[in-house]
Amino acid sequence: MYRLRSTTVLLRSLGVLATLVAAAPASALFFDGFESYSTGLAKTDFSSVWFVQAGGVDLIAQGSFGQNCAGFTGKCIDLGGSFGTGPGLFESADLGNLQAGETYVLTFEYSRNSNGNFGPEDFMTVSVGSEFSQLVTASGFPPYQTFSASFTASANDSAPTIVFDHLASGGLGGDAGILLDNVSLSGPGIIHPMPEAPAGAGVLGALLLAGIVGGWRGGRRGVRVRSF
Ligand SMILES: [Ca+2]
Repeated sequence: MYRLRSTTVLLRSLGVLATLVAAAPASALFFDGFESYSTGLAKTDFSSVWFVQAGGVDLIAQGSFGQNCAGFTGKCIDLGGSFGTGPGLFESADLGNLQAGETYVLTFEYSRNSNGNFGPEDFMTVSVGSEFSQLVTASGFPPYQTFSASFTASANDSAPTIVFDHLASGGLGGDAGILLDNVSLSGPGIIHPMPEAPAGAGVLGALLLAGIVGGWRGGRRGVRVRSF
């Protein structure tokens, strides 16, 4: 009898978990808070998850150079350039696939390096593959703001990347600009294991992530295996 009750409780628990998973919002396909990399100026090694395609970027720690990262902790990116490199063109690795007709959500947190002083504003464009592009302006020296935009893929994009293209400020450029942290792309499907588990994802997120990584490693679910 005890075993039967235990089995019943287990099945009910699994049923609740299945309901939670079914009701979960679109899962995070990609998340990076830049915590896994070592800090550095004019940094180029991001473990093949990100690539500096032009100019330079810095990976700084909370408090260094008098700057803050999101949540006043950890590490973050200064996209504005480094020691005369010019502003950075910062591109993720190939995320795998965007599916036509599906909706995706891009979020990130951004602020502005107060050591810049090259103009009242800094600008960058952010894009996801050929399906999304938007100009982002950071004025003054605000605390971190959250950027969030959704888009519906109009066509399959088999090799999308996330690109942050920092524009020269005030026509001068510089070595300090928009600060970037906690980049996330959410949507349906499974694309690639993430550099980091999303902050605050909790147990459900961990289970989803375990499923994602397990599926990727095993080549199940028809996911293409890509190497960063
Ligand atoms: Ca961070």
